[in-house]
Amino acid sequence: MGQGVLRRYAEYLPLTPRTPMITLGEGETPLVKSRHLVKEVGCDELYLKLEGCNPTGSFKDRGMVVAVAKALEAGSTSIICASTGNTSASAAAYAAYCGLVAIVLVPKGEVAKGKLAQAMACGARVLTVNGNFDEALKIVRDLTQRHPIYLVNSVNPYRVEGQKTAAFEVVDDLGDAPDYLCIPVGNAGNITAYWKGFVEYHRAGKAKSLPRMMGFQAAGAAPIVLGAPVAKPQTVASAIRIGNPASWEGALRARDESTGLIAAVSDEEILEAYRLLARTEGVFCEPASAASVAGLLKLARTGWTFQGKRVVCVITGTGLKDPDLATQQARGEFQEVAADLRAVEDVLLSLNIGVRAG
Ligand code: AN7
Repeated sequence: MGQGVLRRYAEYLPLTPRTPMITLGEGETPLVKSRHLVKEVGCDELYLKLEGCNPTGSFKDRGMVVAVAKALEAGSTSIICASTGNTSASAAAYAAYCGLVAIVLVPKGEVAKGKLAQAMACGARVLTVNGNFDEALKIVRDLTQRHPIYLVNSVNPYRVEGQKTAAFEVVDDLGDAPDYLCIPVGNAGNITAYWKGFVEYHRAGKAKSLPRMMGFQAAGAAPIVLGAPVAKPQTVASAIRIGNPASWEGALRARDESTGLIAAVSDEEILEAYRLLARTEGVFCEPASAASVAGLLKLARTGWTFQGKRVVCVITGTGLKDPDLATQQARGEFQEVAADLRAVEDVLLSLNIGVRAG
């Protein structure tokens, strides 16, 4: 049984004796060794940190468990967030588990189906806002100034505290920090959290080195790369369709202190990585998650050398979140067949897998 993020990393978290040690089994996610993409990148070892294996299917659960525990500790009875989908799914689940009311604001028509389904199933009050994520976040920030509703977006520092535990796990698994950590960047809470985690573990003597932080934004939603907010962010990766990241400063600090970079990847590059991950590694993730691998591949193809290096890509969410995109990307790759042995044999004949005409 997983002990959960609060128990496992208690000594690194801002807990008190009154913090309830809740868990839905978040954390302890697999670090899977790449067998194919590693060759394409030309590095020594490539690992995929499968954050889609968290209870609600994304990394958000690490931070949410800490934020919700602190909400309970403070005596709050309701929590609220703006979200491109995963934060709302996570908030809804932990609220249900803890008997809290969850209110989630999501940009209308821009959230992947699986995420909306999760939030509704867990009983959240789902408000679809006629605007984008940045506008929704502004509203909930203002709201929580005026009303006793607990804010669980990553501007809440407890979210970042919880999310930093993913960096601890990477070091615990590898015995040290990797040379490079590749990660998608949306609101920039996660890159901020990973860097905090690596730095704290390094200070505690748990890691000998620090990684270079390589953040990737979608080209149509790349305010940090451009150096200015994007009013109408656009990308197929709806999770990172964010034009004015709340943790902008944290992302710059992670980039600069680690001598890393934050770069943009196109939707085509994201979708290529999305398909490659599924077809060559068996890792079915959501498009935003593929941005980390898309960025790494892009660097490798444009002259960066990763020879002798150990690289980790954070795969932030599961592909089941966005079934529409998955089926659209795989168009034509199933075929109907009669419920008949010969009919199936006929189909297999054409596949060149050793089935012969009888
Ligand atoms: C799968 O759920 O912002 O840079 O509201 O769902 O920490 O924002 C989601 C972000 C990457 C970007 N991958 O992380 C939300 C939300 C996935 C995500 C990100 C998100 P941040």
